[in-house]
Amino acid sequence: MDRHKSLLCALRGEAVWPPPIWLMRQAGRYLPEYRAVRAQAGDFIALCTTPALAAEVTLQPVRRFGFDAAILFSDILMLPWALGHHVAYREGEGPVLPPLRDRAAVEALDSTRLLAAIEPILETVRRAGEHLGAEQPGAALIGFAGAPFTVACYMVEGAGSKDFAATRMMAYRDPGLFTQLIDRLADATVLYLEAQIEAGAEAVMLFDTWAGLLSPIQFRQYVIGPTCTIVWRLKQRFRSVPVIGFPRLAGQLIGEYAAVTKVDAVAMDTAMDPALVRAIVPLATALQGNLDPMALVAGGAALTEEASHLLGVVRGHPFIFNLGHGIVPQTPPEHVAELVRLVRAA
Ligand code: 1CP
Repeated sequence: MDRHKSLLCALRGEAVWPPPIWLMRQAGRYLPEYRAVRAQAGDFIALCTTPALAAEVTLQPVRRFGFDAAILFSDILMLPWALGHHVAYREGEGPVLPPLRDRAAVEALDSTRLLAAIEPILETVRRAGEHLGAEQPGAALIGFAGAPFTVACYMVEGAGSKDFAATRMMAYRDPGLFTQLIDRLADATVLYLEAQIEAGAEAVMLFDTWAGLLSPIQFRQYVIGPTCTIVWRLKQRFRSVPVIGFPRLAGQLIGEYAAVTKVDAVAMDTAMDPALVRAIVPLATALQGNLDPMALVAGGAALTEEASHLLGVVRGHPFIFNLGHGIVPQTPPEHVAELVRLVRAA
């Protein structure tokens, strides 16, 4: 099934060569065609909830660069938004939410409205899937969600942060409340990802951007625990749909994360040594990553050297070429085209 989609083959454990490539945040402000649609949509939530526009920006980078995957254009905070928690995106500031600090706020999260609220996002998945099938039949469609801990970070803090101190304090001072929040988010994430798969997502990714802020004890509790629940429940219904986990800055705990959660692939952050990760994750776990997004901005010899080194280290292992974190807005699109050429010539 889907033998012609190299991303799905790699996720099922095949050492496809040259490896499939896509980039985290591949739709975004570095692309002039994205900026044009973004201006047309007005605010960011309007863009995420207008299927014609969201499907269009999902496809733009695949059309321009011939990537092996498209990722649903949405945001990790559309889940709390769909649960009735207020979310706004301010220009240049990122997301702003009312800080969630008590039991009443956790209990107010309303999963009965989830499916109705995410309907425009599911329609985006359907449309993007149809267009991909017609225009780019070798590219797979990836659905995604934020992992519960990372989503909780933004909800408790009320905005982005370098250290998410209020969130981590809540986890220590009121573990009962924090666990209740994580459990609710994990339940909602299962419903959200199941609906994306039913709408046509062929693989799903869990973004745990802030996982590396936690102590090992809390990493097991709030990252590995809920990820296990989500993967297990998804596999009960969709045994063959692969799950990619991104426990950013997890360090050596990425081995335990991969073994215990049974994700099909781990996405490595920029600091990880793929040779080491290869040795500490189960043999069948595919690797994804992890070119430094700054090497892509730099281009030239630096880009060639970093990309070639990475390709040399992962050869022979199931691998998906990607960045170690999202592409940054100052990235020249020509450097992305050059990277795709380098990878395809590997
Ligand atoms: O002005 C704009 O156009 C908004 C910028 C933007 C974009 C393009 C935001 C706000 N979200 C997105 C899209 C997005 N976010 C995708 C789309 C698919 C893709 O092309 O990859 C995805 C997968 C995300 C995921 C996301 N959002 C994460 C996890 C991955 C990561 O980069 O760490 C996180 C942490 C967010 C929160 C968020 N949303 C937006 C911003 C600016 C941020 C980061 C805020 C911060 O710095 O803490």
